[in-house]
Amino acid sequence: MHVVDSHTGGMPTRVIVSGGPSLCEGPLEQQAKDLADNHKSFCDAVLREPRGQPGMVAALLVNPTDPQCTTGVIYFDVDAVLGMCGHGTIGLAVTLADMGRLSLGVHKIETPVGIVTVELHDANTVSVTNVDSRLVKPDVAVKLNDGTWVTGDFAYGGNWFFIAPAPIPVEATNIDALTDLAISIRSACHAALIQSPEGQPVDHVILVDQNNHGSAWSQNFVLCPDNEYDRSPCGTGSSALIACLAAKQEVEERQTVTFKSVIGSNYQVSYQSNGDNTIRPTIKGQAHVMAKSELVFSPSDPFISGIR
Ligand code: PYC
Repeated sequence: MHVVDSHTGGMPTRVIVSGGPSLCEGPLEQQAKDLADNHKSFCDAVLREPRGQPGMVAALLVNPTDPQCTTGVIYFDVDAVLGMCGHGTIGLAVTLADMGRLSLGVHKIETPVGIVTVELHDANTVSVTNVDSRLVKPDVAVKLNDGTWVTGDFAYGGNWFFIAPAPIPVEATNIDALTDLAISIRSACHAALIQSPEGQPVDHVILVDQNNHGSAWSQNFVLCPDNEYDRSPCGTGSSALIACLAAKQEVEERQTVTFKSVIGSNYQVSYQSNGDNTIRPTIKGQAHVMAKSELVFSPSDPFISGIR
């Protein structure tokens, strides 16, 4: 299996160039379900140690169903198949450019939740115009196991987010405490059945810190489904957050704001209104290719499916 690894603001993406499973025919949403339901050991083998690394998201290239798209892609982390992945899309564009498969300019990419547009500005810099994003429900209060209450917004940006103010500074020294808090918030959301009209539960949690971040709007901690924190500012999370800020009229259409990740990498984020309760966000960030490898899966390897 041939893979190309990149990182987007520190967050790794592994593009599977060849050797992935063949999925069912049909829309990417169905192919993503097939991957989640029937190919768990493949996902584990690619992302778990020793071949993978904590936090890594994989991008499985598939044929697009829409001929206007350069490629189709299904993203997954070690715990879930994702609807969309912003840092992964920036990493994918830079990887395809590195392989000579994507030129500078604008291209469409098909994901299970819709078509996104990428603009490759140079070898490392990409803008992603994401799927329509929205504030689903503001000011939702959930009770944590320790009896305390947290109030936040339930929002969509290609994945499903609960977004709350951070009670402690979002900085690298607090990653363990922020992770524990975000996991307990997500459990409380699940217990309270916070979900989309179609029954999608909260899969990511964002803790927003607006104190002392210079010209950045905020520094945000993002918990992913695999309980890892996003090293990047999270593309789908930034989309969900700017949808909330747009709905509350805190950020104007076409205004650019900077969101910083917990490790200090940043995205420039803006939006266009759709004239209804949704917006179309654009996220600009940078990725760098870091490895081009052939993964070997020997039948005698006791850790062929990774370390559980
Ligand atoms: O950038 O959208 C994102 C993302 C989702 C999970 C990890 N990164």
